[in-house]
Amino acid sequence: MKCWHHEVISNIVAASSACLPPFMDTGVGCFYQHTQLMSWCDARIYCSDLGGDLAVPQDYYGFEIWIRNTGTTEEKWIGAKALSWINGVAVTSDLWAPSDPNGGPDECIRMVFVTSQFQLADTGCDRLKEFVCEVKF
Ligand SMILES: [Ca+2]
Repeated sequence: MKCWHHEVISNIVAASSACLPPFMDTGVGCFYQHTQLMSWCDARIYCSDLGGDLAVPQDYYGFEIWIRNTGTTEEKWIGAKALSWINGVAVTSDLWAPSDPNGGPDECIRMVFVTSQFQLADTGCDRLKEFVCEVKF
């Protein structure tokens, strides 16, 4: 999977010292929920062009409540792949959906709405999903 050949698709660059639009200060992080459908790799590039990366929420449960309160139940890519967050920390077992992880070792990780909340599930990285970007500062 190539994530490095791309053209900058936005001139919006979030400042490193503040949570500026299109990002939102949610109280549990500076996030931007994007409804355009992209592969995991393209979504990561998109977030990078905005000065951030795919979301790696420090407080997953707080983040999940924020997402849910926006009224969405759509699947969303987040910053996790191959059983780990992109910062290298393993995804903890309490976050997985009931039948996941059940994919290949390199599969990308998305949020899926199961019954009443978003849990994590792996799937092919080329699938097109909404996604959530984050700026950390
Ligand atoms: Ca799966």
